[in-house]
Amino acid sequence: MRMVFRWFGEGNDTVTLEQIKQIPGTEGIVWALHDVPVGEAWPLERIKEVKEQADRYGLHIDVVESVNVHEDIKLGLPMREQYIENYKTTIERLARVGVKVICYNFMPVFDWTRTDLHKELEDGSTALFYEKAKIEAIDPIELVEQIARHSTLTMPGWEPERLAHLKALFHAYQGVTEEDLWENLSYFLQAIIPVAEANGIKMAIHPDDPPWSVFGLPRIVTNRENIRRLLNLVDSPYHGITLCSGSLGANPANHIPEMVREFCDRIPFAHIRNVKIYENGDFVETSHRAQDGSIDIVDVVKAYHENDFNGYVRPDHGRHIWNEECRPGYGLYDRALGIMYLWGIWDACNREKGEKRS
Ligand code: CS2
Ligand code: MN
Repeated sequence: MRMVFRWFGEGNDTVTLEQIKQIPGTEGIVWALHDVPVGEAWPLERIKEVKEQADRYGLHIDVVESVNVHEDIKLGLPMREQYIENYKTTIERLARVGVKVICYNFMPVFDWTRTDLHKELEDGSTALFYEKAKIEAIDPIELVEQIARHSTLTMPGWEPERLAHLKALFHAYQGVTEEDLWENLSYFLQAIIPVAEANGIKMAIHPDDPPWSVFGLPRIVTNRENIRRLLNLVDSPYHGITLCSGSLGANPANHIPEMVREFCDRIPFAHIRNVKIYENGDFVETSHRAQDGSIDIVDVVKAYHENDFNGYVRPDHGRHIWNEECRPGYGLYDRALGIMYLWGIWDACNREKGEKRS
């Protein structure tokens, strides 16, 4: 596995490239141009700038997360043609600096959804928390305001310019069914996968987080059956998934190691993290350690190892520990600990096989 680390960019992240470089076995950054409005083509000059910054530390920029998909594409509106063209342009420009994987998602309106970004755990650390009853009771607009009040940095997937139009967006999704979303995703994929293929870039869709409908909006990248259907939409190795153990794993019916075993050759990028699920449907993000959460991370890593996984991996989110001031879920310390746990399992698997590969 090839270890990478998400970095939000110069002046937009509390973690530095110098620090990332010092995490054992970490070879590259997972990045994006977070200030380019969704739907616009990314400027080549800005892309090159990130490449130069990473080069200085010997880190690569092979993985981009995310090139976000405009809502008009998800809704199947006429303007999608223009946004799809812009998306293709971004793919071509990213290929010019050697990008190999683009992670994206197809969740209507919201990306990940949580009710508390600083839930205190028993050991005094804090983490992202999802309280089912609260989501069912709260008005989504109120939730967005609450989240925005608690964050000084813009959060990926919660771009202010998009969320400002929240009411109109909700209105646009009235009557949009899961089948409509499937159709619009298929249309998008038919258009972009040939371009990705021609440019040597693997598209890797991120599952829905959490993997069920929130606020009455349709969600489709939620379970094994749907991922099968999704991969069958276009039969190409350039159409794959970002298998996120924490997102899919919030539903106990999703057996992550089995999913890894089934889909391994279509997973160019893996997100590995743990969550602890409660009986009432709430869940909280935990350390990576198998015993701390509901997902057997040891078995997840073993499943990748068994399949000679050579794709990119990142620790997804981390807790906030040791009083680190950081973006919710994206501190240095707990994610670095997560990396060491993943390497520990991986290296032990290697030893078992009598090998020393990385
Ligand atoms: C990520 C997602 O920070 C996170 O929760 O896992 O925002 C992810 O980057 C997007 O869904 C990918 O498009
Ligand atoms: Mn993820």
